[in-house]
Parts: sequence; C-alpha cells; structure tokens
Amino acid sequence: MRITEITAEAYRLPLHRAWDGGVDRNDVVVVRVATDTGQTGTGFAWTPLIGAGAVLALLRNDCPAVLLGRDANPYARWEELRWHLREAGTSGLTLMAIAAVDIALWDLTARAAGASLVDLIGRRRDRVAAYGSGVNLDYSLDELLEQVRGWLAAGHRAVKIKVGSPELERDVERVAAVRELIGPDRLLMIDANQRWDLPTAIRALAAMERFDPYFVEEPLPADDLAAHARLRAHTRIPLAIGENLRTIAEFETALQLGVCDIAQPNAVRVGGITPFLRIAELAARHSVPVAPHLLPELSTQLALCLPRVAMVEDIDRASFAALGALARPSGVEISAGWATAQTGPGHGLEFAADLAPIG
Ligand code: SMN
Ligand code: MG
Repeated sequence: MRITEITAEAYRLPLHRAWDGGVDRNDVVVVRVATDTGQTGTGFAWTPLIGAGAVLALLRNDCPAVLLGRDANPYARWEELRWHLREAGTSGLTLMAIAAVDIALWDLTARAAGASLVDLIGRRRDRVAAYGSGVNLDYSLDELLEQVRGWLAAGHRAVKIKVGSPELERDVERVAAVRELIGPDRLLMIDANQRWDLPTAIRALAAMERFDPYFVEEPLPADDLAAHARLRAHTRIPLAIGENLRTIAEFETALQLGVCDIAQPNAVRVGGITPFLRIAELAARHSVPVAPHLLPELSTQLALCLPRVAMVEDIDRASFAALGALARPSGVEISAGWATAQTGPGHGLEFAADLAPIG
C-alpha cells in the first residue's frame, strides 16, 4: 500500500469550563492519509492551547516529501519522519506532527486488515480501570467537592485532584476534604503540575501522606530528574511522571534513575502509537505500570494492549466526545469506573465534518 495523499486541518474545540491559566480550548490537528489501494486512515495531534498552527505547518509543508509514494507502514515512516524533521527539533512540536501521521498510519493499517486498532496491536484485556480527573486548582472547595461527587456518581473508584496552591494549608484542606468525601477505600491521587520546588515538595508531601495518596504526579519541574531522585529519599508516596516527557530516551533515563513509579506518556506528545508502545515496553521492563495521559478515547485503546497498565484518565468533560469533536460514538466507553473499547475497524475516531477550521 503506497501513500498517495496526505491532508491536514486544524480545529478549535472550546472547553465547557476553562482550565487554570486561561486554557479555554483544546486544539486538534486532523490528518488524513490515503493509499493507492483505496485505504484511508485518520490521525490527530492535540494540544490544550499552544502550537496547533506550527504543527499544521510542519504537516503541510515538511511531511509530504517523505510520505508520498512510500509504503504505509507506521514503523518505517516514523523513523524516516523523525530523521527528516530533525533540524526542526527532535521533541516538542515535531513529535506532535509525527504523532498525527503515525496515528493515521496505524488506523489505516488496522482498517486494511479489517481489525480494530486494539486487535491489531494485540488486546491483553477487555477493560481497564478509569479515574475521574479535573483541572481544578481554581475551583472553590465547594466546586471541587461537587466535581468529585459527580465522579463518584459516575461510578469512579479513583479520583485525581490538583495541588500546588500558593498556600500549603489550602492544598491540605482540599486533600483532607476529598479523602473524607470518598472514604478510605477509593484511590486518591494528587497532581502538582510541576508547581513545587524541592523543599516545598518535601514539606507538602509530608503533610499529605496521612491522606494516603496513591501517587503524586509531577511534584517537581519535569526536566529535573535529579531533584526527583532527591525527593524520593523523603517520601513513600509513589511518583507519577511523563506527561511532560517526550522522547523514548527521556523515559528510559527516568526509569533507569528510579524516579518514575507510574509512567504517564501522552500518545500525541511522545510522537504517536509507535513510540508509545516502545515506552510502555520499557516501563514494563522496570516493573512500572503505564497510566496514559489524557486523550481517553485513544488512551483506553492503547491501555487494553499494554504489558503493565495502571489506569486511564477520565478527564472531566474534555474527551473528544464531550467536546463535540466526533461524528459518531467511537466505541470507547467509560462507565462505572471501567474503560472499554469496541471500535470496529481502526481506532473508531471519526471527527465531525462541521468542526470550524482554524485560520
Ligand atoms: C493536565 C495536563 C494538561 C491538560 C489537562 C490536564 C493534567 C492531568 O496535568 O494530568 O490531567
Ligand atoms: Mg498531570
């Protein structure tokens, strides 16, 4: 199957309620690939706010040269794209653009085989635990508890809330209130989104340990792995990192340093399904489970195939379905705290035809 056409378009998906820091939308860059055998595949890049225009430009201006006329094999095309784009960087925006193509090629390969993406990769389980998650540091305590009540009503047995307030007392009050609300048996995770420095993280985690966090996510600046190693000596709370690691090499270093107890690659940010699966294999070799970051519709499908998996993130009203981005249900469902996928051929994500293009 040779690639005959590649198109890319960017769309803006307004959030139901803005996230901290003025994030009022998610942008998605949709790629469509066609072959000489009449097969098609759809891929996407995603970003909360920054970079969709740059990713679109890379896809339109710089990717066709190494795709048109070539075999639609995701592994081979991934290596070539990465080499071809290296002078624009080997991380960040470049990987987001490669991800869109890679996801499209996996979709195309699965559809050509008449298989779901999950069956093409290799289904290891029929369901994976999901957790309720929100970007809620700016919520009042009442709003936060209301949000958590909604997750409990939806059947979640695990929830994740933000910490990293300017005042530690505020965080402690919120973590205590959520633990009280969910009871001792459900899992409570906390996410600091890199907001602490080392002494603050040590203090904060000492104060929060009694609420039994299942993990603390991004306690420190993501690129300071040495600081994570120092924090490790001060806390028994497992460390979850990965949403701001990009390359396979970065994950390998974090795993080797022993500072990543739960790995959280984002399938778009790491460059697509091809590197995501390699990262998951590396994590499994270090006895570390993967909790894919966001993108519940794709993350669920990947999680069903991984050697070691923790949970998938059910992000509050920000799945593609909840943002109104899909033409029809994807076949991925999160219900009663479990995520499942019955997608039919490919990954099942068909973007709505009436989304408004950016620019
Ligand atoms: C998060 C990061 C980026 C966008 C939305 C939410 C958050 C999470 O850190 O882990 O859910
Ligand atoms: Mg996070």
